[in-house]
Amino acid sequence: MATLQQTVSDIKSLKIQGSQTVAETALKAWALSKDKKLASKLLRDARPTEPMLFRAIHAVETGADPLRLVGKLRKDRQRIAKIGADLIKNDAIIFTHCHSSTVVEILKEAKAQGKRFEVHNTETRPMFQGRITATELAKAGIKVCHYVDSAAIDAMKQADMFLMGADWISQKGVANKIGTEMFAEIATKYLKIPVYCCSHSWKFSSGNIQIEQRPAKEVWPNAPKNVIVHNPAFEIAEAKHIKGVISELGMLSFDKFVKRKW
Ligand code: RUB
Repeated sequence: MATLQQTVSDIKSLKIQGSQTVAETALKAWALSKDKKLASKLLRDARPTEPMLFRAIHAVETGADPLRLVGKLRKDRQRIAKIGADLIKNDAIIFTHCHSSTVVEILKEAKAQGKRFEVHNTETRPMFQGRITATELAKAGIKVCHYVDSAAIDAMKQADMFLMGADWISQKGVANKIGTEMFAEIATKYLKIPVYCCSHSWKFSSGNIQIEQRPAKEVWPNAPKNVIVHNPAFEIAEAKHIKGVISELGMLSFDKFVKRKW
């Protein structure tokens, strides 16, 4: 298992990415570390806009066994995969953006159940996490068509649904990879296709969602002087765009999901 320093650095650089994988890897690093207080702080600070990471750290600080917790989170993800796979019909086209391990598990489960479908996905500039999705799906034998981000409308035109991941769910909506809000709006307003948020419930955190701003050099390493590069990692898909939240708690309307007793 990686050291604490290595894990923190890999989370910051996005070598380890995706909310659930960040939380699971942090738990493993926490398990190995001697100074638990320091480990908690460094891991929280590695990606401070991830409620699932915060909940995982809080759970082990208050007595949960880190490795058993990793096992539980994985089981929960398998449950989410089964619930999500039920929504996928034969011959469907599914649109997704970025790389969500939860969405990928759903698609792999649908494939394992023998369903025929294809996936359209976007490359996700500037860090190209869409390539991870495309690679994993292709390896699982799922037909995948890959598009540049600005071809998203093309990618969505024939799609039957948009499956999105989540980093932070609050009453206002769902923060996920930059581009998600635009695609969710196009999906619901113009193409009339449903958008489902696929997420462990631990990504819920009430209050103001913080949006991570990442280094400009990820977008343009040697940008000319006086060019100001903005690089927000996430944006908020408004609640009104989300037909349902698929979590280990089942498939719930957004309203029901956020209004449950947390
Ligand atoms: C990843 C991303 C994913 C969510 C959910 O962004 O936006 O959709 O984190 O992932 P980044 P998962 O690459 O910046 O971490 O379903 O695996 O928790």
